Amino acid sequence: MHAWPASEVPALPGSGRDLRIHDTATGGRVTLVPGPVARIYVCGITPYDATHMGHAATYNAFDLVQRVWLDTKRQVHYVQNVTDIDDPLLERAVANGDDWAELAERETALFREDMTALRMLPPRHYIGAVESIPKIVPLVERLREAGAAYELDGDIYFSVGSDTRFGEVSGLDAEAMRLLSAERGGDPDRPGKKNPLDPMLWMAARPGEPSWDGASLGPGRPGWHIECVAIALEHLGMGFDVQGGGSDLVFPHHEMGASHAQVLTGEHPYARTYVHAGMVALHGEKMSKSKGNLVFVSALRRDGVDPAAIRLALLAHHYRADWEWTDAVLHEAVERLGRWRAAVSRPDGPSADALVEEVREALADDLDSPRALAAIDRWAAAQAAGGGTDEGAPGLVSRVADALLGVAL
Ligand code: 5CA
Ligand code: ZN
Repeated sequence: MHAWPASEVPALPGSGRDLRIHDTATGGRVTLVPGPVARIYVCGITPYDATHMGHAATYNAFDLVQRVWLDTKRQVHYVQNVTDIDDPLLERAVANGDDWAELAERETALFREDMTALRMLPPRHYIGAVESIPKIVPLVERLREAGAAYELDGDIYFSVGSDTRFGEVSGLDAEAMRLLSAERGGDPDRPGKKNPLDPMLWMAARPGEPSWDGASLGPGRPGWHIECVAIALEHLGMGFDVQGGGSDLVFPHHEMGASHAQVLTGEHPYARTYVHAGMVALHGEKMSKSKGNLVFVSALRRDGVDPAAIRLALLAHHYRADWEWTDAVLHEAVERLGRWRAAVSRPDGPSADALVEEVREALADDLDSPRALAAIDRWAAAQAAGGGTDEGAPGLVSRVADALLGVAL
């Protein structure tokens, strides 16, 4: 699949700082020191509806991670998937009388437009589940040969008991895992499973549903977790720097992904850090396609909202916080954008040399974007108060906002 066009990232004077970030697996903060090529996998959308503010907030968090790395003069190798075949996509297609493949293609195209408008850096590899099937099948076969997978009425399950490290990503107990598994695509109550938590690797073809050649597995379609593992192992390999996604993916998705990969390769870790963004809510409930309480990026854009204001609305919240989307959040972002644009449109202003370091430090400190915004707010206020004759300052502030925050002034 093709990704979307990259917006240019201006270079800044001096050099950036290593990122100290909260790692779900250890429950603490780690200093990430990637090699010259930093490697990140971020779980992509299931394209049965448009990009909502929750998705955008999660992708914003991982865009910041990359901007911090680029500022340290590293290259970034970024991979993202598209879950273009899965139960919710098929269900929505049936409900709407739509063709599932057309629905997926249409929503993925809209997602690309939204990401471009928000100045999110594109992945180097943007890969669909369907196009990955030839990579997924051999992995499932290998797991079965290794005794880590078993068959149940034609479906193939992964045995969580085959991974001695199972549970290390989420740190949850069995009961909590069981509840989340039932909530998030698992089938803990299906009779005949070795462990209720065992996730499906390959689903045998169902009547009326699309299916693909699974070689020795028989015709069917891939499970969710093995999809991301196949794509990450193909394009990043083991031990990549960050596995990212929203906090709703901690369990089962990222736990199972780590287990699949660790059993497949005999190596540890799958990812060096597991980083999770908080959930965005609307009217007191997590924004979700299944509940339908959504604010779409594309709808705001159609209403004439500047994408830079949408981006500022996301940045005003710490990525790990759960927060609520309201009109006031957007209103405040629109006002801030106006103040910043007015401040950088003047021919000179207060020196911004210290500001570069303040924004760098805020982001290196577990992506503290609210603090980064506050630093630019202070510069804009000093500018409005008429202090300073540094001719390079307005341009430098524009470059900082663009390079580190993805905000075009
Ligand atoms: N295709 C899978 C991942 S492999 C999936 O979870 N798709 S999704 O469309 O449901 O979500 C895409 C990304 O947005 C995931 O990282 C998910 O954690 C995140 N996300 C979904 N809803 C929210 C929300 N309300 N707030 C923040 N992030 C969210
Ligand atoms: Zn995923």
